[in-house]
Amino acid sequence: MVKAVAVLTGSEGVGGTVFFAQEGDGPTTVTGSLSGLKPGLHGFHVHSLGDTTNGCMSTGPHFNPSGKEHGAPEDEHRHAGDLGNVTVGEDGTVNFTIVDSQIPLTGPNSVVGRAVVVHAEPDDLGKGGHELSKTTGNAGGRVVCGKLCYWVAGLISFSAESW
Ligand SMILES: [Cu+2]
Ligand SMILES: [Zn+2]
Repeated sequence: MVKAVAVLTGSEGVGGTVFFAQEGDGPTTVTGSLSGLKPGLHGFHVHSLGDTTNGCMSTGPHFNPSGKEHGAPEDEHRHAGDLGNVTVGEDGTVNFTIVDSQIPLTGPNSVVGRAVVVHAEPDDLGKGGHELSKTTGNAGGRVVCGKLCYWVAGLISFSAESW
């Protein structure tokens, strides 16, 4: 089992944590909790770069190792980083689980070291007819993001017990 975590930070109290886990060559399970967002759908992606020196703007475009157009998670033609939308409740929080086969945690197309990004608006999944639909899903600004890092879960419980 390979695990990774991204701690997402943004302005105005928006934040959250997203965990990734992959067993062997199987699909990757993404489990997240976010808060401080406006209710409704928000585009959710893996972007190419883990660089947050200029906030979420420096994380580059959607991770797209196969050179495809933007799409929905279930589409054959999509960016690897296209994970669709998360649905935020009236209280501004969301807890979600996504299982996806195009975001491995090892190998040449690993998403570790890249950025997890949540957008201000819904991702139209490439079908909105907007000039940005086929590149970004027209999902608006980048509200909150974090670099995905390898996570050794056992180390945390070990430290806690030692103290
Ligand atoms: Cu994005
Ligand atoms: Zn995309």
